[in-house]
Amino acid sequence: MSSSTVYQATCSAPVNIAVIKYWGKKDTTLILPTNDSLSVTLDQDHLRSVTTARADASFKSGDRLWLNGEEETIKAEGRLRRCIDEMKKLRQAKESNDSTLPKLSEWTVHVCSENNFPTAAGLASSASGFAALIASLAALYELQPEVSSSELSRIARQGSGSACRSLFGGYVAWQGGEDASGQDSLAVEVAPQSHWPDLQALICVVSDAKKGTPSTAGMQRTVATSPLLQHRIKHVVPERMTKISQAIQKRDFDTFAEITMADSNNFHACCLDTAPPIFYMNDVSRAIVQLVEELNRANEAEGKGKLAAYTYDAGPNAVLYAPKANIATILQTIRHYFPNADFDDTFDLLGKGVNASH
Ligand code: 2P0
Repeated sequence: MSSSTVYQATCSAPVNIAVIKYWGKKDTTLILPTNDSLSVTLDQDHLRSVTTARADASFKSGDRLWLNGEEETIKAEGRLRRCIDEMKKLRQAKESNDSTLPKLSEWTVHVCSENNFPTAAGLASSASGFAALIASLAALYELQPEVSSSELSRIARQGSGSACRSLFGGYVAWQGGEDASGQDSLAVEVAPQSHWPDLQALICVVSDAKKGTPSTAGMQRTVATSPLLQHRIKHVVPERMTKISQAIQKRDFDTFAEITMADSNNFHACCLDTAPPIFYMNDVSRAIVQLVEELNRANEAEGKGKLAAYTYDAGPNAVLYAPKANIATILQTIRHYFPNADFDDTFDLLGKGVNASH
């Protein structure tokens, strides 16, 4: 905070990669998912959004937002508008309890957000972006600790579903909820990063081209046309949520890997079951699947358990999870079979989720 008429806060938020995938909404305005999901939060040194929110009594022209240096329109009924309004409502409630507070809820806010990775790289920039927006407004309006991170996740969810999971570090579940108003649709911590620091993530950037079918449109086409998605929602995800949470608690990599890979494959099968079908993985993505499956088979034949788990989001890039000791072997093998592949370094998983110390 600087002078008496300018208030400013900066926060960063991480990317998360789901191991149980969110795909489908039962309410497209409130962003209520058709199933629960669970993710692992990545290290902010490599992938993060950094956002500064500034309230200034002299700002006159209405709330404004810049993303990577370009101004975005805040549409009247849009997601950005809803998120900013919800945060202002929380500030207003705080002000109504304490008349000495400046009425920041009535001031115009300017927001400036940047990613430290290419937005087009298909690496879940909307998740870290909306999480950083909510975190910076929460810091600007001094909402915490009275307002919990789960309560903030309920608002981040209305910006982009997967963003609710980026308010936490480590292992995070998005509980879809039953309530039609979305009150119980929020993220909770399953375990902090410190619980299982031996697990690492490796991202293989197969292509940094923008994806063909945006997630928001793609998932509703799946909801409207895929019988397999209905099976997934009712009979596949609930049991997997329980089992993978237990595997995380027990640091059981074999079970974690088995469920992660099965869920990625089930999600992409639902995409293929959509009319017309959606293809996110390409030939290189599939070759990496075969390579990891073969490495796991060979390792298991020696009685050593699985080497790695693969998972793919709405794009061709592979995210591999593995115990630290296996990373060198994985990198070496991938480099051998994909000598021209452009992939990033290894990532330690994140400890704290949102970070306000910039
Ligand atoms: C996930 N994905 O759980 C899944 C797996 C992609 C595949 O969340 O419409 O950008 O903004 O709520 O969060 C991508 O969807 O969609 C996504 P909206 P979002 O991470």
